[in-house]
Amino acid sequence: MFKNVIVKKPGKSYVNGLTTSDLGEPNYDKLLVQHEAYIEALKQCKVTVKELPASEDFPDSTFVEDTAVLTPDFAVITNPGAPSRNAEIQEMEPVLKEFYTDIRYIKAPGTLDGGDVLQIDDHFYIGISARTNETGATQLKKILESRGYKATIVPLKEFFHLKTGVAYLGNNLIVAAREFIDHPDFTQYDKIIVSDENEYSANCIRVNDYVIIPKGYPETKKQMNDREYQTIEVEMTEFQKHDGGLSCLSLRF
Ligand code: CIR
Repeated sequence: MFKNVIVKKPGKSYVNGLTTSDLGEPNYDKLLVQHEAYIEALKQCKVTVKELPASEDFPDSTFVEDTAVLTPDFAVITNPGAPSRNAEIQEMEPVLKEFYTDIRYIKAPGTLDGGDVLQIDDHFYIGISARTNETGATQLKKILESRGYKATIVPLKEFFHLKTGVAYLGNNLIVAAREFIDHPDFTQYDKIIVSDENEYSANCIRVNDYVIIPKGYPETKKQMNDREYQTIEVEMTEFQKHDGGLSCLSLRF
């Protein structure tokens, strides 16, 4: 069960953030409406939502997930791999200190984005990507193993972040797209397989009694509902334009 969630309002500078997509320029008003709806969806999942104010200095800082990896008893502050995003951790550190006394750090030359870290029960999967390097992944693995968790490092082939293509819904069930469908590290899990056209919906989040999924993916929703998961759909178009998925917008713990 998650009790708390941290989110950060997108600033006007969001439109100047990083992107590899060709989906066009985000509409700021629509972005704010979508962010509000995301917060409402979280509240429906019965978590307490801490809403941080926008930070114009960091256009991508609404994607708070990349700044930390959280467990019930300790937090790890990451060292985000994109230079324009790295100092976002300085704004997140005092917030995490309100919740945690035990805080560890990923240190240079290690880099790590929280979007590359997926927790499946007591096992963490850590992607190596354009943002997370082997040194950062190994640092996190050691921290987690020293606290009794298992950790596996997964070099990515196609996806931007690990969680862009795989999510965990509980009960040994993962949602997998593309390179994760037949990936040797995930053979032990049951799978909802997402087709290439629907790959954006592989990034979804189970929060207590619900799975929050992006709107517009009825096949993925049906597969979840058929397995008796209750879903909440939220519009994500303006975040998708800047490579952001549902998980990126929150830290859940
Ligand atoms: C970036 O390039 O860093 C942002 N525009 C998107 C970050 C998405 N975060 C995530 O997948 N965890």
